[in-house]
Amino acid sequence: WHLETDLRLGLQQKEFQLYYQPIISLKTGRIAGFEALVRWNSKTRGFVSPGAFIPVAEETGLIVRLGEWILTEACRQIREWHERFPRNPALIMSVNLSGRQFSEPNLVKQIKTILDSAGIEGDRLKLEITESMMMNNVEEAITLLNGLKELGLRLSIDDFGTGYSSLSYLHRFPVDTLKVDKSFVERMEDVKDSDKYISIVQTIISLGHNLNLDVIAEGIETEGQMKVLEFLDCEYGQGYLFSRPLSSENAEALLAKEN
Ligand code: G
Ligand code: G
Ligand code: NA
Ligand code: MN
Repeated sequence: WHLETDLRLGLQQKEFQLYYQPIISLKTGRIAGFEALVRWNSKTRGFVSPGAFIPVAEETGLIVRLGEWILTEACRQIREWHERFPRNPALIMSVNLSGRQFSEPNLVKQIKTILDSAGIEGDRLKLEITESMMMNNVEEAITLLNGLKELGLRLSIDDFGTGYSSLSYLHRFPVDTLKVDKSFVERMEDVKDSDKYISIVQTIISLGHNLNLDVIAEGIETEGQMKVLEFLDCEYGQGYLFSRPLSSENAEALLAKEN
């Protein structure tokens, strides 16, 4: 595992950076928040995609420290943006949680410490978790999610519809948001099966609304997809149509334009 060695070094030498992809209100067109996405520019390897290093960080346990850095940096950033862009007080920062972090026994305590040292309320931070992470041990997962809710956090189910889960549990998960997986959004324009995929997306949106959850559609790349999602009453969207993930400087430039 040379990658492991490089990851370890990279953590010490601060080679990681967060990028931020805007999440847009489809009702107002304004930025509702950002999803933090980690980037690694390694001195020895150059740019390495998270799809390649997150799984290794998971297997080796390095994700615990990397994840702690990601949460700390994301909370610091959202606090700074709140101070600099007071006309956008609703801005929320979403952070992906890995399975390994989710099973860390002191996750709630760790996040409480991070919130306190950033000086932000829990409701500025949203965690993205997947269905599969919760299905290993449903009762334990619900207890953990309740602990996170007690800190005031918001919770999203990421990639909804693609993981192992059961609808019979969905109403018991104390979550706020469903994220419609980008594979469904992309296929809404499938040459053969667009009708079917539009129906699937419509059903996920209705399911979310019936459970009092917000819905975010991921991976919106075309005007056509956006129009359908607006028609289906989806409240939030994210994707290359609006913006790629941005460096903090470029995210700030975008916020400054809105303010
Ligand atoms: O940003 P990009 O699309 O290249 O990310 C690829 C994958 O890596 C996605 O599945 C994404 O969820 C994951 N990923 C990106 N940033 C983070 C992060 O900060 N933490 C975790 N756990 N996963 C991340
Ligand atoms: O697993 P998760 O849903 O967190 O992954 C999010 C990933 O999707 C990020 O790595 C991000 O770079 C990527 N992404 C964001 N918007 C789009 C998009 O419009 N199209 C595609 N193909 N990927 C996107
Ligand atoms: Na995500
Ligand atoms: Mn996703």
